[in-house]
Amino acid sequence: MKTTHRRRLGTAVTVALTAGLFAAPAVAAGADVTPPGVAVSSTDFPSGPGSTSVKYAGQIGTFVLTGTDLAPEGDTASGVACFRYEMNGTLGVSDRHCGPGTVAAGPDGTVTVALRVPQWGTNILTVQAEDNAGNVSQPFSYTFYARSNPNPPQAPGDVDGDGVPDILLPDAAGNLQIIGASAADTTPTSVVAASAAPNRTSWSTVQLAHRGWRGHAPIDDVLMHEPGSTTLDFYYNADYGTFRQAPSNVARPTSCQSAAGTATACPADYARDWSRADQLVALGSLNTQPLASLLTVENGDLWLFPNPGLQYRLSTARRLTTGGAWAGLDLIAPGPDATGKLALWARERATGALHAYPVPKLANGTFDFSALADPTAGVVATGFTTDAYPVLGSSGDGDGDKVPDLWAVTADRHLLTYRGLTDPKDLGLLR
Ligand SMILES: [Ca+2]
Ligand SMILES: [Ca+2]
Ligand SMILES: [Ca+2]
Repeated sequence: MKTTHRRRLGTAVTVALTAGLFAAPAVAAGADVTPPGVAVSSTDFPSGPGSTSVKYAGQIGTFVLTGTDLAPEGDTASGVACFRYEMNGTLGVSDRHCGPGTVAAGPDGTVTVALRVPQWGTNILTVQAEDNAGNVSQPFSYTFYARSNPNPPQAPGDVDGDGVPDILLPDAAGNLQIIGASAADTTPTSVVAASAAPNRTSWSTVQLAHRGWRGHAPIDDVLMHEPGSTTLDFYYNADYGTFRQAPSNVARPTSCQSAAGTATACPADYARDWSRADQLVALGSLNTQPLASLLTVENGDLWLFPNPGLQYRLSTARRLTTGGAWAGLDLIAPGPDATGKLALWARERATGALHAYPVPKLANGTFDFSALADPTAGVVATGFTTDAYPVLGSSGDGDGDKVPDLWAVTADRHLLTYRGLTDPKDLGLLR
C-alpha cells in the first residue's frame, strides 16, 4: 500500500508543479494588470542610424533584453518573469505562462542571450516580455545592421561559418545538433529545430552530406536524403547553418557514364529518382569549385555524381563499380588531406574492419577511382563493429593538423573524435 500512496503523492506534486509553471495566475483585486515594457541593446550589433556592428553576419553576438514592470496607482508590479524572442521572424503565440521557447529574466528584469546573426545587412530581433502575473508586453523590434566578414574563415565541413568543421547529429528529440569537430564536449554550437527537417518532423531519419559551397560565403551547402525517398533535398546555406532557407530538390541525372568516364546508356536498374540511394557522402571537389562531388551506394554499387553546379545541379551519373560488392559497407568521406588528395573510407559491417581507399589526382587533372573496384582491400583498422559504434563519420580535419579525422557514436550515445583514425577522445553523452 505504501507504493500506491507514494504514486498518488507523486501525481499530486506533478500537477501542482505543472500549474505553478505554466498556468497564468488568476487575477485578484489589486493584482498586477499592467503589461511590462521591454528594450534591447547590443554592443556587438548596435542599433540606430550610422551604427557599425563590431561582429559580422554569421557570428554569435550578445543581446541584453531588459524588461521594466511599473505599477500605476492602485496596481501592483509583479516583476518581469521571462522573454520570448525571434530573429528575423514572427513571434510565436503562446497561451502558456513563460512556457517552452522563453528565457527567464534575472532578478533585475534583464537577461543576456547569445544569438547567431543569420544574414548580412538588416536583421530584426523581436522581443516580448511577460510579467509574473502573465501580462505580456507589445512586441519590440530591435533593428540592426550586420556587416559581412571581408575575410571569412574557410574550412570544408563547416556548416555554421566559424571556420571549424562540424559534426551534424540528431538529438533524442529529433532536433539537429551542430557540434564543432574540435569541441571539448558534446555541447552543440547551435541546434536546428526538428520542424526544419525536410520531413518537418525529425532529423533522426535524415542522411546528411556536406562539404564545400557554391554561390555564397564559404560555408557548406547540405544535402539531405531519407533512405527510400525519391527526393534528394538541397539546402543552400546562405544563412550560416540556421536552415531558414527552404530546401530545393536535386534533379536526378538522366545520362550515365562507365567507370572509365565514357558516356554509356544508363543501365536498366538505374533509378529515375533517388529512392535507391541507400547511402550518400560528399567525397570532395573534383574541379576548381569547392562544392563536393557526391558518392552513393545503389544496389550495392558505387555511383559518382561529379562536379555539381549551382544549387547542386548534376549532369551525369558515373557507375564506378559493378557486382554489388559495396552493399555491406558504410561509406565515410574524409575529404581532402593537406596535399589535396582525396580518399574514401568504409566500415565493413560484418567484421568491423575499417578500410581506406586512395582517390589520387592524376597529372592530367582527372581522378583515379580504381582503388574503389575492390572494397575488401586497404584495411587500416579493426574493431569498429556496428554493435560498439552504430554511427561512424568524418567531417574532414576537425583538429586543424591537416589530417582528416574520424568521429564515432558509441552504442550508449557517446561521441568520440579521433586524431586521424587513432587516439579517440570521449566528448561525453549526446543529448
Ligand atoms: Ca506588470
Ligand atoms: Ca563550424
Ligand atoms: Ca585532424
